[in-house]
Amino acid sequence: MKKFIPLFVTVLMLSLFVTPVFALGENGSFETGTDPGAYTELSSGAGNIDNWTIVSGSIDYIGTYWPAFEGSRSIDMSGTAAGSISQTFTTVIGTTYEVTFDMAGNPDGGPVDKTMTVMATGGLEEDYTFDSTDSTLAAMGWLPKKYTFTATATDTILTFTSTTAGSFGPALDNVKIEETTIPDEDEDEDEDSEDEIGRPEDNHGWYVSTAEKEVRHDVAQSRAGMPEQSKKKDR
Ligand SMILES: [Ca+2]
Repeated sequence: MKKFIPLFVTVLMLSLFVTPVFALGENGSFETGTDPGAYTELSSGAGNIDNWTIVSGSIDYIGTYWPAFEGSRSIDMSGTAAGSISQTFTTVIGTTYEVTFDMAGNPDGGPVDKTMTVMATGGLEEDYTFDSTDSTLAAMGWLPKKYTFTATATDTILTFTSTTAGSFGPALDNVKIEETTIPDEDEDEDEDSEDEIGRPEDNHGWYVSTAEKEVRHDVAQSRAGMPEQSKKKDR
């Protein structure tokens, strides 16, 4: 039986270091697209920014006008009026995704509080506010923000919408979309191998690949023949 112990230890370590995070979406930093120069105002339908659709109103595609949070380009979500942009990406129904982005505000004019909403297909619309009191063109004061949703479709549309009227809107950069959990296969009644190795009901998002499950299944069978002391851990 001794030869099974190193295998068990190895598999346990593998399980602990698997990361459940995958990057999704494209051009979240707005770095690729038609060079905006200092800035370019874009109206709905303009295809200047790769992978992004301008859904309504207008935005300013910012180049050298102010420092981006990441890279050299960002967005003023209000061009001459409140604008809206979206991107569609593939999702897994039932899986939870975390969207992170950095927000600031055009300091050239009011209102002081720059506001926008974020919404994903099937998710809740959430409001975001940036206080631009201390912002200048040289020091925008970008702040990290987060939006979470659980996918209800295989294609999800993520939409950022300015709710700031006028030409001085919320600034947006560095959008990242990451998968945070894997659907709980314990819900699949046809598959009960998880129960055999005693995986807890809530696995805290640890991702277990099919290949690993097979190994762990073998280990579970091996452990059935292990000394009493080793089996104790499963209870
Ligand atoms: Ca950028």
